[in-house]
Amino acid sequence: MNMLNALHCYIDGKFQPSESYFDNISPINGEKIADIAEASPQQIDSAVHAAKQALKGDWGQMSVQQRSLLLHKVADRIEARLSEFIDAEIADTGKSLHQVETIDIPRAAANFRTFADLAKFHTGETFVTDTLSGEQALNYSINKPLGVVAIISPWNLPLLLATWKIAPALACGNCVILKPSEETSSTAFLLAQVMDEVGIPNGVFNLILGRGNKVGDLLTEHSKVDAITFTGSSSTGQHIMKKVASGVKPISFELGGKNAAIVFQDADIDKAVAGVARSSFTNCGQVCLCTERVYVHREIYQDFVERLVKAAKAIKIGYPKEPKVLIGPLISKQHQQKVLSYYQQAKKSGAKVLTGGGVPNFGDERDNGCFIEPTIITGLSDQDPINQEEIFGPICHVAMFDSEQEVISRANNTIYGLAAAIWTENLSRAHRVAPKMDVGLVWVNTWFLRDLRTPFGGVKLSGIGREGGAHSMAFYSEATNICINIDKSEK
Ligand code: 6OD
Repeated sequence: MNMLNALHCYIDGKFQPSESYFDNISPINGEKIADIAEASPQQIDSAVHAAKQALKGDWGQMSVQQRSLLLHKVADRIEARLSEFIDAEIADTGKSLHQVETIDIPRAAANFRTFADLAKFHTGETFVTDTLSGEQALNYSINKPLGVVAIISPWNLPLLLATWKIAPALACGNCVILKPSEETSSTAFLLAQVMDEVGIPNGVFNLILGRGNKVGDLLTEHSKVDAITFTGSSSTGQHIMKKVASGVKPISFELGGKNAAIVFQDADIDKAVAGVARSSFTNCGQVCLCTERVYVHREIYQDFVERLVKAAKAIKIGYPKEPKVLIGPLISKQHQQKVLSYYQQAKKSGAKVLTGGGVPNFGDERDNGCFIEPTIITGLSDQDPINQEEIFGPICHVAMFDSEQEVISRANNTIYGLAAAIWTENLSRAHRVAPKMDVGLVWVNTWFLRDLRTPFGGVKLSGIGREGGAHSMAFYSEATNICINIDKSEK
């Protein structure tokens, strides 16, 4: 495996040493794998100033076509260095090769291509306005960049989610400062190399490394940062919102979820079992879209639960590159302890554990890692904290329901509103139920099927705004209206 031994900040087109570094720890065996820079307040300040300056330089003068061409080169270069990106993502997260090569890294390249292309079609609006005096005015809007965008990205889909923001921000002509999670800085570091290699002008892309709130606060509170985009927990979103309130900066947040899957009596049960197993356990349950609450109609409940347990037991956990391994460890010891404490709490509250509930025993170095068992439980009320709080691990609670109305109201009974998955072969039911879900994303007979042009985001504590396609382009642009009065007569 290719190791990146020391990860540095990338500021104004240069990799810079920092005064202090912290350890990058492997979630597979708890061993140190690299040193990661802790950006100083001066480094953060110089990144923001470099970005501000770059807006006035070549980048600010570039045509949309030229920017688009450069972003395509970024995508090409990610693909040219595919195996390095794969190894770096695996080293930081321990996730399976299967996932990294089918989801994480290809999506990063797709993000750049999609927004590079969309930028060419990102136009303003025009209106011809009839005035009271019988004259006319022509209104047209132009899209300007917001300026310097701070991007704070999470550890669960590190490169995928960072580039989901970097690509549209750059496509719209902004300069960016990326602050990846301290758990997963490696692919962000490789991306900085790629930006350098393809000739993204100095200061347009800056990478600030460091730990959580400390570095994040300095960045988001900086008076010269013009907008903030964040994916992560709802509590961090609330924290950032308070910090930036006085600056009244545009924010885009994709936050937590407590997503429901609803399996109706008319579902294709094989597909539903496979789908719910995937939505509950992909990435070891560490996707904001993952299902943690499953509602199954009484008529098929017993059969469905037995099959879901069988599917969960068949999931192979292990080393990322071992054949047939689907899931790896959780991201860190701290997160493992958090998820385990939910497992224990569930047992104390009287949950029946149908499978899992603990830590697998490998009898080797992996016992020092952050592995955990896929877990299925039943028997808790909808109000139990296990059914209300986001756990972000490979666990789902299965409950029984009797009617459509009942299950809609139970599924919606949460402070979150990100995603829902509905399993039914009845077309009318699908169309009747989907719009009634209080979420930003509904999947029917599938889960996490993505088209990057569609609106993506949540309601309630799950976020603010939408990303994807025209929605991202709108967020990263400042629409400016120009109104021209047209005199009626020739003077
Ligand atoms: O697929 C995407 O574009 C996306 N934003 C996924 C988010 C997953 C959150 O963990």
